[in-house]
Amino acid sequence: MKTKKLALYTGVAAIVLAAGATTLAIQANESSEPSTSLASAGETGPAITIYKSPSCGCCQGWVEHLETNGFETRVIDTDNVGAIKQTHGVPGELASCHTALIDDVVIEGHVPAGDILAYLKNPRFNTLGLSVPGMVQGSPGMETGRKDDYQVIAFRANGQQSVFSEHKDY
Ligand SMILES: [Cu+2]
Repeated sequence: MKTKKLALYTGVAAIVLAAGATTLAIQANESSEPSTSLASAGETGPAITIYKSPSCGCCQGWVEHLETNGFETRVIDTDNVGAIKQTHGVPGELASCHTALIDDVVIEGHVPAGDILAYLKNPRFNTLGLSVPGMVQGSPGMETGRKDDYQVIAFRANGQQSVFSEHKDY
């Protein structure tokens, strides 16, 4: 009986200590982190590797969009983005300028950070990745002043495609 009670007290003490540590960590974060997007919540976004042509300006614009949203970006300049698309199963009709990887999830083209985060929270079985085919004016990194409607397409290894999200009147 006595040892049981002691164990209980120890457990409670540990929880109180842990709670105290968490509070301290949050306070430390608040004072040192800049208050931008995900960073203010003390979260780090996903690490993403982007393959792009060295001369692609809109690709760079998209990279900056991801960074603004807390993603940890690694850019690899290549003159053969086509080979990367082929290796990772991007269907020809879904191709865009850059191709990116988050672990083995493929992100093709100007997919908004919010869609990527939503997908990563709830990945779909057998899905290779997401694409915004072509170069849609108004999509992240393609801020030209015009805002065309577009869809984010989820594609699977077996060739199936489905609409993941739609962006209209944004
Ligand atoms: Cu582009």
